[in-house]
Amino acid sequence: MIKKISWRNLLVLLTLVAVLAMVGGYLLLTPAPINTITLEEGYRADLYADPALAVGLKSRLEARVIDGHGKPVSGCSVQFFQAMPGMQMSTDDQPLVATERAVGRYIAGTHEFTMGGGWELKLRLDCTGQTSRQGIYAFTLDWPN
Ligand SMILES: [Cu+2]
Repeated sequence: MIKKISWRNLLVLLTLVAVLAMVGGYLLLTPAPINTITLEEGYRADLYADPALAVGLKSRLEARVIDGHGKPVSGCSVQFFQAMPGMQMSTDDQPLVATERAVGRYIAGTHEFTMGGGWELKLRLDCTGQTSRQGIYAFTLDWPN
């Protein structure tokens, strides 16, 4: 009887340790969104970047798109357009086409951010049979020291 209880306790303890390790790992590996883009009809896209957007770098973007009920939006196409307002940049006409890697999570690589100053990442969401939805994330990058 005593042996049986201790085995169960051990199992409970091991399970607890495993769950805590998974939760801890998940929290550590999940960065905060850099912004939330609002789209038409209550749609929203939380935007993540890795590494952080900076002059001289390319980043990996992830948009986590949800509808007005908070439900992930799957099976659509997402493109980003990277530009500097008021400037002609060589990459203006090269959209960043995202791939849906998990439900409602769309990933694309940026072009290099070649200058300090004001930039925009426009997100365009196209779902079959619906009009396009768009939102813009505007931000400023500092020249490196
Ligand atoms: Cu420029």
